[in-house]
Amino acid sequence: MSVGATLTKFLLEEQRKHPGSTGSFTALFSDLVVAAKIISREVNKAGLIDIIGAAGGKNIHGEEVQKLDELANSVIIKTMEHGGHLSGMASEEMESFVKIDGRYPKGGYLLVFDPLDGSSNIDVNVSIGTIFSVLRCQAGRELTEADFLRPGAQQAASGYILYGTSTMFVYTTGHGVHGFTLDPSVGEFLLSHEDIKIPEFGKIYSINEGNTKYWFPGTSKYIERLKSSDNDCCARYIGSLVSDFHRNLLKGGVFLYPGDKKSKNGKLRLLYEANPLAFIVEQAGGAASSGEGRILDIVPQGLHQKTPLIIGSRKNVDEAAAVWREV
Ligand code: AHM
Ligand code: MG
Repeated sequence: MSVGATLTKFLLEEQRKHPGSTGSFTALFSDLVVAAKIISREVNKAGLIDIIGAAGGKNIHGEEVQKLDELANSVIIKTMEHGGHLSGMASEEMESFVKIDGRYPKGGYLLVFDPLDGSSNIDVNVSIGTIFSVLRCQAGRELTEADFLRPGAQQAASGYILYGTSTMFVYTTGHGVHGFTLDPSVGEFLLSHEDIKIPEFGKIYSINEGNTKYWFPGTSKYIERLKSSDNDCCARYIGSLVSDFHRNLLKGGVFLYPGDKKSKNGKLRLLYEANPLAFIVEQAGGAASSGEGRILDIVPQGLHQKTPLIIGSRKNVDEAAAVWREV
């Protein structure tokens, strides 16, 4: 499809390729796009603290101001709950999952999301993002936590919205990865990156080197090896997973958040962060590993389970995982 097509048009074309499709999935995505536009607007206003008021305080109209991550969480829930496409949602911001209550019809999908990832960057005008994952479920049956605890390989779709120099919506439904850029003048996401492929190998590595003293020997050995190799590797770490991931997806490289002596499973969450991005990276020709195996094969034990993560270009990920195993 030609560059510049709207996300809605692109989704409809994709739907027509699957004749049995009910359109429910396309409608679910349309709701998600609305949530993305609202959050993008709010993120862009975040610098206007003096005018709109700081989180926890009141704005010039005397209204309570919500923290941006809580605001993003409620925007997604409110935008998605009434469409009739979902039976439930789970969010990094909430301890337990929510069921679609009796006011709205239930549907055959579950939405799992991190409403605003990169929380330490929210207040300092650095790119942040929303990450989402869509799972199928049996509509009409009582929803339990177990319905969410399925390996990432079973995701129906996943993606992220990056609030950067421009706002981008990147997703996969298992048929390649496509990226759309929000044109604020028309209020639409327009196709800008069709069928994204990550380079097989990249020079960029992204890891929080401030944690060096806590690393296990495998991580130290891998990073030392990178620095002393002839590849002229290049360190880039924003501290917002979506932003670091997106850059490496386009340019090639590897992002690592290892388990360490402080936290044996690292920091990142399997359901909200690792699985959705692992689905994207595999569809783009890359890889995602916990060091012990493929991220998408992990059977989750809990909604907020953490996992070590190596994600990016296939050759880089394979090498890092091999070094972790050697030590
Ligand atoms: P968050 O969900 O609280 O925002 O934490 C996740 C973020 C990721 O975006 C990022 O990759 C990571 O935390 C950075 O962590 P650190 O500051 O330990 O390097
Ligand atoms: Mg997060």
